[in-house]
Amino acid sequence: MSSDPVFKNFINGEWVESRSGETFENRNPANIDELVGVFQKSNADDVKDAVEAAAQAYKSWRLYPAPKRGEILYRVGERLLGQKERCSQEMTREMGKILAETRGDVQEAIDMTYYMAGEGRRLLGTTTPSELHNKFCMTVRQPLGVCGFITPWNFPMAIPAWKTMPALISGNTVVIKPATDTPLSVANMVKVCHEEGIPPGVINMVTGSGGQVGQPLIKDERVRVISFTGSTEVGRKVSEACAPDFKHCCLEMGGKNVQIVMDDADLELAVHGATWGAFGTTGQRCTATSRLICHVDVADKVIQMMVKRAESLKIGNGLDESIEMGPCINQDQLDTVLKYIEIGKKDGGRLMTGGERLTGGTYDKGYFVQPTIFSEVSQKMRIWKEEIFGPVLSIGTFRTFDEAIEMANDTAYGLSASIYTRDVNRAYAAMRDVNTGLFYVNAPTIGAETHLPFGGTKETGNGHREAATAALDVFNEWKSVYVDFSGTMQRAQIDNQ
Ligand code: UN1
Repeated sequence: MSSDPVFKNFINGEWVESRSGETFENRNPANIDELVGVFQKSNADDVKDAVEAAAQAYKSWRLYPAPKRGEILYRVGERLLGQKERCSQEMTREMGKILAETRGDVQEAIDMTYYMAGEGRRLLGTTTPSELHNKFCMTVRQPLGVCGFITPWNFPMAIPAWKTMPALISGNTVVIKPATDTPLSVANMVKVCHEEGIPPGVINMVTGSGGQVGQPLIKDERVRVISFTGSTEVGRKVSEACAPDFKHCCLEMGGKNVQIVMDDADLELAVHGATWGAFGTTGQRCTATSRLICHVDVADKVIQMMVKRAESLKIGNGLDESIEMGPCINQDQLDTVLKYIEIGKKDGGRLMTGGERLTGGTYDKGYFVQPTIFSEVSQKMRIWKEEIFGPVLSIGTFRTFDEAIEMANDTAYGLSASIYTRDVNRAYAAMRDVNTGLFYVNAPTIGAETHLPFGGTKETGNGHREAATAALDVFNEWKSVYVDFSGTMQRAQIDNQ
């Protein structure tokens, strides 16, 4: 697709221009001189067309046998695998994260596609005895209809796939609004779906802003479920907008994830993990490690090792295989990171390394910032509490295990946490007592796999999970079915003697 810089919306099996005829540019955050593509600046009219197509297509797609839907998804997975390298290169160009990571992102989309293809031959319900004679009970899943997706820029293909594949295998149809910073990766996924035989109208993509595309999508009463990944601030608005017509909504939002380092930890491993957790994806993951808490006896050592590692990271254009950290996604995100660094300093955090925008040479063309570490961060500081979504790590210390757990839970969010320890008792106790949706032992806070539920507690989510079979609960409703083969009129609770 890179030979054609103009990309269109995908509605009812066709690539179409926006009704307004307006477009916007998608530029490489590592080099803003480089145009990745021109995309449609859509509005409510385009959304209406896409939802209409999805509503029509739903009528037959929901009746198409699920194993057959699975066969198409399997082929989608195969084709994506064949295009993995090109899709990864294009993702690095539009999003900035390094090639190893964009390959991982595309792989995550492939994993989800294969996983859900297999679900085509399961989509299991239950059978259970009746309290009455000669009566049979079972539960079946039924799809909801048109699903609207508002997807983020940090996992440009993986997260759209997390939503699309479980929705499609269940017999729903979808309209995707990609993040304005990363529409190309969604276009690549949609194109493959089309090429492998997903029928017209089953998958649609409308590019444009949250206000012009996202809002009308949420407001459209034919859309029965909204799945959103993004900030808690926007997620709250999405939730409120879904409430009046009881639209289901699945929200995956912020994180302030903690890594705990006990005094018995393998420090080399812990530092390696925290470096990847904090600075991988330039800290722009909702699972990123943004708080590192260390037992006082090892804190100085850990800080010294962390600083050394942070300073050795090679930063630049992620297309260069030797680069270890790319840019921030855009000017706004860079400004936010720099603003928080100032707040951290003002609030009394001790800046150990980093803190500056990178300038000079090719750095001037991108949104690069140094990996930044603050120590002596207290629980009152804003850099301890607020999600930054950048390469800024706050380090604090504790004396006892109980104190570590209290500090870990001292956050409005609840996505991911990790503990480094050699003590199995502490590992299990922390697993039980840290209030998050994801928990890791001797591994970083990032790195979820597609066959386990993904999501968080408190202000990270609204009780739903993505991935695994948990995702099927978002895109289906249960129907309880009772079959009475007694030939008599039996009354539940009354005739069950
Ligand atoms: C996100 O940060 O929005 O566990 C998703 C991970 C990835 C997914 C992150 N597999 O870090």
